[in-house]
Amino acid sequence: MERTFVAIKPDGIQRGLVGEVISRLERRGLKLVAIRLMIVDEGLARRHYAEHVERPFFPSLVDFITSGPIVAMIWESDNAVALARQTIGATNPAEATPGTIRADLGIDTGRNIVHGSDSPESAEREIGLFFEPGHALDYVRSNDPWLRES
Ligand code: IDP
Ligand code: MG
Repeated sequence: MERTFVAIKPDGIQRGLVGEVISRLERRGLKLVAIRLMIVDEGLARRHYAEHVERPFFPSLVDFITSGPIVAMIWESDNAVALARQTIGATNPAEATPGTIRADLGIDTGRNIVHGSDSPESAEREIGLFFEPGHALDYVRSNDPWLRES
C-alpha cells in the first residue's frame, strides 16, 4: 500500500469543490486516511513548494496557497501517487485530459484546484509537512474486496 498527499487549494474551497474532489478520489477507489482543514502560513508554503523557489511564479504561488483555507489529505491505495496524479490531471487545466479534475473544473494553471504529490518520496516529505506522525488512520473498508481482487 502506498500513501499520497493531496490538497484542495484555496480556489477549490472558495468554489465549493471540496465534495467534488473528494468524491472523485473516493469513486476511483483510493481510501481517505487523514483530512485536515487548515490555513497554510508563508513558511509552510515555502517549504511545500521549495523546488519552485527560483521560478518566476513562486511569489504568486505562495500568495495564492496562503490566501484561504485548504483541505490537506492523505489517500491510500496501491500506486496511490500515480493514481491520484492521473485523476487530478496535468498541471495546466487547458492541457489536461478531459475526465480529470483539472480539465473538468478549471481553465488556468495558477488556479488548478488541487495538489498531488509527484512521487512516493515527495509524498512522504509532504505528509510530514502537513501531518503529525501517526495521524493517518489504519482501518478496514468493507467494500475493499469489491475494489481489489486480492
Ligand atoms: P503540479 O501541481 O502539477 O505538480 P508543479 O510544476 O509542481 O505542478 O507546480 C506546482 C504548482 O505551481 C502548480 O500546481 C501551479 O499551481 C503552479 N504553477 C506551476 N507552473 C506555473 C506557471 O507557469 N504559472 C503559474 N503557476 C504555475
Ligand atoms: Mg508538483
